[in-house]
Amino acid sequence: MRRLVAAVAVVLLTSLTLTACGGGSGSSAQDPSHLPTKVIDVTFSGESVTPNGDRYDVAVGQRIELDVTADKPGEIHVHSSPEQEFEYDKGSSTIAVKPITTPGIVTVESHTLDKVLFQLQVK
Ligand SMILES: [Cu+2]
Repeated sequence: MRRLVAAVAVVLLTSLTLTACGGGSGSSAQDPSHLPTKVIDVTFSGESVTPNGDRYDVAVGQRIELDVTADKPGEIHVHSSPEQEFEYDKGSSTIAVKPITTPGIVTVESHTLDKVLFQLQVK
């Protein structure tokens, strides 16, 4: 009987700790609007592009902006769900990617060059 009481006390303590912890991180996950916009520079030059397969961390709901510099027009695909497609012109342009609402890995590609630009690790 004494052992059962001890077990209950441990469970209570654990759930209290979890509640306190969840409250802290939960508020930032539910309100991503105060997070800084994630800005990713993308530069196309001939057949090459930077970044080239890198991975970036973003939070669920965080705003994402692509600052594109290109020597010719093209198209960028964001393989989120639903998919997002953006066309850019020669020169510099800014692309606002819709915040991603599901955790996971989202691949961003140039179909013009048939290359993976980068991946977003959404968490
Ligand atoms: Cu694609």
